[in-house]
This record gives sequence, structure tokens and C-alpha cells, in this order.
Amino acid sequence: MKVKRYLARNMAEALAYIRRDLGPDAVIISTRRVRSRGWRGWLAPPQLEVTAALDSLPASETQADLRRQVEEIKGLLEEVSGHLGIRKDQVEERLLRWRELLLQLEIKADLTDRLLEGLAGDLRESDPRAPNPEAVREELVARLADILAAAWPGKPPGRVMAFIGPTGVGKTTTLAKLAARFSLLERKKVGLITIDTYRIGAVEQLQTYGEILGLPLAVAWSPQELREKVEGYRDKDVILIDTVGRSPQNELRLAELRAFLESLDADHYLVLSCTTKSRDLDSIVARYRQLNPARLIFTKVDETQYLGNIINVVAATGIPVAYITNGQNVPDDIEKVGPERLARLILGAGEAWTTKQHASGNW
Ligand SMILES: Nc1nc2c(ncn2[C@@H]2O[C@H](COP(=O)(O)OP(=O)(O)OP(=O)(O)O)[C@@H](O)[C@H]2O)c(=O)[nH]1
Ligand SMILES: [Mg+2]
Repeated sequence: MKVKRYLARNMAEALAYIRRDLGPDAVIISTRRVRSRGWRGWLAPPQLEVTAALDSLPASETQADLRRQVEEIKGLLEEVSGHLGIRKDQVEERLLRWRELLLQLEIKADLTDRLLEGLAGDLRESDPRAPNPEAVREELVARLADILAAAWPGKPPGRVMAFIGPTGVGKTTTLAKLAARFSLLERKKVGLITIDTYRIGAVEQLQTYGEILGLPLAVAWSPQELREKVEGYRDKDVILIDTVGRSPQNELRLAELRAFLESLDADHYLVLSCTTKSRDLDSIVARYRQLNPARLIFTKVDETQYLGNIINVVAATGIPVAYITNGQNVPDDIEKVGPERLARLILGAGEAWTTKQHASGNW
């Protein structure tokens, strides 16, 4: 668009100028009377100032130009907002990615959403061109650790430990690992008792460990006998009791186990396998809760990469995790875990699994 101003004595003169200069398509935009500057202006008659314009470009071209300018501004705005943080849709996308990841770990959906609550702020502040998943990961580790820490026991473990739980989860093996550690590393006097007289070979299994470690093993056939055997271990610092592994569906066996344990002042360690399906674990935990477990032990951490069950059970029951076991070797494959270590383990921080996930995306 071409815009020009003309001074003339009257309108006819102005139109003549405009036609000559801009051609017949020019339009008049404004007119006003003006005086010349200085003292001369006061003597001479006022002049007419006419502003005329000529739309020199075809309409379509002007629009394209405008669109280009708008795009340029949009680009600039994005660049500026990029320096401030990431866009809302990017935040949502990243949150969804984290959510998917936590669900993949088999952390339950409601717990996952609780863990991600309010994380949008942290994500928004991260630099979009150098996304920093470590900061978010660390925040998640802290949140998981908080849930685990809330269950952490205030009181130290008692001297009588009974290992309960479903069949084949690793009760006897875990007991043997702990017996070895307490006696060899902590120099404690350890006594072993088994009430697992149901399964063929069960007593022999523990007897073998007892012999290797040089620890006494007593067998109790009744609640009365169990009390006596514990009494007989008066001189021991730690007494470890192995129990019958029975399907949690078998109420009768659970009632029998309760009858044995009720007569004692023992801490019940509920042994659960990380390889058990989440739903099965829910019903196992529900049934074993009647035996008032004081601590949890999760076994077979080495057999799965998806450890969400650990946090699911702790969050649901408020029972703390005392140990995890990660292999069949006695006594090596056991670890006493604190909230943070466990949180990192669950999230896979620093594990090969994480590296693989890292490589696959920016989150
Ligand atoms: N991979 C792996 N295997 C384990 C772990 N703990 C125990 N096991 C194996 O699991 C199997 C069962 O272990 P047990 O200690 O006999 O299990 P249990 O709970 O005493 O079984 P029942 O007495 O029959 O109820 C054995 O083959 C163990 O070697 C572990 O942390 N990781
Ligand atoms: Mg056993």
C-alpha cells in the first residue's frame, strides 16, 4: 500500500495532483486545512492537506504477506516460551509417558496417579531442549521412599522370628540366609525350629543348613511343643522358626498355623515372591493378615524386572519391608533394605533396565 500527502489550495487542485501521481485508482483517506509554518502562514490563506492511498499489491498477495508475518511472530513466541519451559501439551505427553512406565512396573493405577500428582510443575520447569528425566526420576524415588518410610518400623525386631507365607516362595531358603548372616557376620547365637512337618523332606532341608552352619534345629509337632522349644533356646540371641508353606486358600491350614503362632511372642515375617501376580498377591496378603505380620520379605527380585508389587503391598497394608532376596545362593543373596534403596530398586534407577528405557525416548 502506498500512502502520500498532498498540499493544494483547493480540492480540485489536490485531486489533479493525486491523479497525476497515483493514477485513477487512488482513494482519499483524509483531508484537513493547514496553515504554512512560520509568520507567512498567518498571512497566506490556509491550504488543503489531502492524504491519498493506492493499494499497489493485489489483495491475495497482501494476505499472504500478513500470514507470513503471523507465522514469524508465532515462531518467535514459541522460541521465547521455549526458554521459559515446555508447553502444556508436552507436559501432558511426558506425564503420560511416566504413567505408562509406572504401570508397566505393575504399580497399581491409583497409586501411580498418586505418585504423579503435582509433577506437572516440575516437568514444566524443565528445559524442553534438554529434558532432564533425572530430576523427575529423583522426585519419584523420593515419593516412593516416602510411602515406604511411612511404614518403616519404629521398634527393633524381636528375637523370635517366624517365617510365614505361601508355598515355594523361599521361606526356608531365606531363613537359612539369615541364620548364616546372624551367626557368621553378627556373631549371634542362633537357634532353628521348624514346624514344617507336613512336607516330605522339609525337616531335612533345614537340617542340612543347620549342620553346615553348626546351628541346632528343633522340630515342634504341636503348639505346646513349639513353646517348649522356644523356652529351651533361652540362651539364644535369635530364634528362627520355619513354617508350613500352604496355599492361602486352605483356611484350615492357616488356622492351624495361627494356633501354633498364637502361643508365642514372635515377629511374623510374611514372605512373598515378586513373581506372584498382583491379584493373587492381594488375596494372599488379605488372608495372611489374620496372622498379624510385622514385616514383609520379598523374594526372587532377581526373577523379574517389574517390582511394583512391593510398593502396592506396602501402600495397602502399611507393613514395612525388612529384606529382599535376589537369588538362590545361601547366604549371599539377601539384602536388608531401607526406603530409598528399595524405591530405587523398584524404579530401576541405575539398573540396566533404566538405560534401555532412556535410550528409547526423552522423558
Ligand atoms: N531365583 C530365586 N530363587 C529363590 C529365591 N529364594 C528362594 N528361591 C528358590 O525357591 C525355591 C523354593 O524355596 P524354599 O525356600 O524351599 O521355599 P519355601 O517357601 O520354604 O517352600 P515351602 O516350604 O514348600 O513352602 C528353591 O528352589 C529356592 O532356591 C530367590 O531370591 N531367587
Ligand atoms: Mg520351606
